[in-house]
Amino acid sequence: MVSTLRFSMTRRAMLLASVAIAAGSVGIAHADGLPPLKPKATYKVGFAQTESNNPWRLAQTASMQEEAKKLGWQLVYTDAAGSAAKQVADVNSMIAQGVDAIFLSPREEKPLIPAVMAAKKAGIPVFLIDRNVDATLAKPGVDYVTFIGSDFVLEGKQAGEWLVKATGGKAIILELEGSTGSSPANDRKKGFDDIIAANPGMKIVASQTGDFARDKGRQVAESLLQAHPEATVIYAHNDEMAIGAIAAIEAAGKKPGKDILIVSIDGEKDGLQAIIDGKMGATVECNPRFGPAAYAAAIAYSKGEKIPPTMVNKDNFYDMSNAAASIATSY
Ligand code: GZL
Repeated sequence: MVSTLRFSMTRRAMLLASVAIAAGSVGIAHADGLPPLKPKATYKVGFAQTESNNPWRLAQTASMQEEAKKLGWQLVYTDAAGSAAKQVADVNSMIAQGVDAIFLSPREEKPLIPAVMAAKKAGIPVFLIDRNVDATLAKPGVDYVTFIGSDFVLEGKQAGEWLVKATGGKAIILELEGSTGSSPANDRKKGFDDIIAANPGMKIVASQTGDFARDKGRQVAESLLQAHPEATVIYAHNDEMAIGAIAAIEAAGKKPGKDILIVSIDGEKDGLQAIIDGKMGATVECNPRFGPAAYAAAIAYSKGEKIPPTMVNKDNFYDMSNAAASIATSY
């Protein structure tokens, strides 16, 4: 019995090996069922963008387009105009077009799961860039290749730590949240709120979404300032909303940077200018230039290299000490 078992095991091992070698010519077979990306001179890839409503998103799109052009790859680009449902449809259209790989910035953590699974089922590898999906519903290295982006919890933490120092641990805070359900909004909130909770002299008295948009941020800041005239700080999940809040503070006859301190995230040009002008205290960079890292990950994957489940971008930190020196290379 043992000998028979050993013999059949050997045959099975040989069969598996031959499948793996065969797969090698069409891309590395992945035991965990991840679709391969076969080695080719150039690719036809999809980039499903969430929207183009601010400089961060425009810079990300430009980077993906410029790098694809440099590589001679064909890029199928879609813009979901802020609709997760349209972004799902956009990914499905890329699947129908038979792209070799899909780069996706999921607008929100849950609605894009079906699109990620549909691509996997169709044998098309997905690389999540910038935003993530709900980790309890889809796994890197199993359902998609990897997540490339910033550590949003750390960004929120850095903003909170700066604020503790800048206020001596005393602040009444209004929080402007990013797009509801998005991983940057969820995680920037977690990182920041945990720091504030550890400082008894600091309190978040209101927290509301401004959808990462400048004018929505202004409107929400206006209403929160009216409801909380005692506020001394505004924490915005991105510079666009911070700049909207500056307009709201000035419309209320107050001085941004004096009466109300502002801390934010992204590091866009207008945000750095607001720091230079003394209207904003600090911003944590969130680098939007994904093209090189995204396509390098795909090429490494096609060669069968081990791709880590997450690839974290390095973010700088900008305040009055370095904003002027950094604005020229900002976006
Ligand atoms: C963060 C990115 C966010 C930016 C916003 O990676 O998803 O979306 O912080 C953008 O400016 O709208």
